[in-house]
Amino acid sequence: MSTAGKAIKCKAAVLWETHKPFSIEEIEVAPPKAHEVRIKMVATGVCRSDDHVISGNFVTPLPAVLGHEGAGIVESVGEGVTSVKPGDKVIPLVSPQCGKCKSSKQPENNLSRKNQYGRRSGTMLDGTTRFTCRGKPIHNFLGTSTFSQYTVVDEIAVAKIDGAAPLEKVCLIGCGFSTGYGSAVKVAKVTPGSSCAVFGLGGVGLSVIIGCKTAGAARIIAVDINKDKFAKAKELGATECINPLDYNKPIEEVLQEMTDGGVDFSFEVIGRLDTMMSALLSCHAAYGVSVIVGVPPNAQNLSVNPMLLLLGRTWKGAIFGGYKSKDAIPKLVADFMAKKIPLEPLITHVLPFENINEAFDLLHAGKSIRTVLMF
Ligand code: CND
Ligand code: ZN
Repeated sequence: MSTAGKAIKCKAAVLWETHKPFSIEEIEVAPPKAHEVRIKMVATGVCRSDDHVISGNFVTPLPAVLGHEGAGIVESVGEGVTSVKPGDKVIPLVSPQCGKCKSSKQPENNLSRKNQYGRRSGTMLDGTTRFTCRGKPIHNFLGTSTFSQYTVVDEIAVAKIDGAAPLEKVCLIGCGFSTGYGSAVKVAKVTPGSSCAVFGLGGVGLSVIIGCKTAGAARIIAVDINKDKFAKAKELGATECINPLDYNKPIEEVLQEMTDGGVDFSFEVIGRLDTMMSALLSCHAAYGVSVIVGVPPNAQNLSVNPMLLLLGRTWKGAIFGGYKSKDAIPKLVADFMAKKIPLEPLITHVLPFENINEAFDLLHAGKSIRTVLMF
């Protein structure tokens, strides 16, 4: 029996408040309105940005259904939807591509005016939510909310992908892989023969390493306080691995000494102010490029001596690897299908969706790279 046009009752992981585990609840998912798409989720990765909400570092309205790195199959579409149809395999877009606003039209920019990073309304574009639980409206998260058996997204926040793609793997293209890889090849534009330093070896940082290697970097220095991450970093292209805890001087000094004044490209892929500063200082004062990928703690600032930039350094950042999502995701999936990019090494655990709290325990313990939850 078709579910189109009807509310669907299903399971979702609801975060009622910060610093608490998820609660698996029965929720009601309303049908998609005009220009919206309802998706049956098949798989979702767990990213540190979801955890930043739990810890209060990333503020978004609660209660909410989190999750932003998923893949699924279109169940039904609202009026006027033309880019996807029921049965299509899709990836929800954490950074939507409206194609109409000033920044969407700018060729090098990927941040649509309709993005959720600035607004953080926790709603669909029309200001309402499609989730209800125990009679209460539940917010969505970054326009995606993949920690639910069914979700509803705006049409500008979904991309159709190859019908043969394995959703339990390509879900990583929904955030972690693309964010890291794009930060290297598209945002920093790493050059052949260059030197790179990557701070933080989670799923996103390791994807930066894959990007640096693809771009032909000669030295890729991986930095992490968890040495258990080093073997995988080397497998994916790191040429050296260093642990700041092994030195009695700042890690930026170590990197400057290792590279005769600093690396060409550095990446902060942790989400801490001190490591953002270390990454900046570890790139060359005259021509280094440092990219902020990690999401900084809410409402905290860095104080910076402008001399650090006056000599020629570039400091930049980007959401979702700078990619225009609706255009880029089908191509990245095609690259995965053509075996041009690896995703399997990033997936260390696969769990049933109901075990979501275990996936976050593994992340906190530094034991997982990516856990994929299966519905
Ligand atoms: P994950 O937590 O898996 O990895 C972070 C790594 O940093 C771990 O290996 C830690 O051991 C390491 N680490 C922690 N503290 C330090 C330290 N002081 N010095 C060195 N290493 C340290 O995180 P992830 O890979 O899922 O995400 C990384 C960041 O990227 C995080 O802040 C997340 O919110 C952000 C992000 C950004 C975007 C974007 O669009 N820009 C998208 N998704 C995630
Ligand atoms: Zn993410």
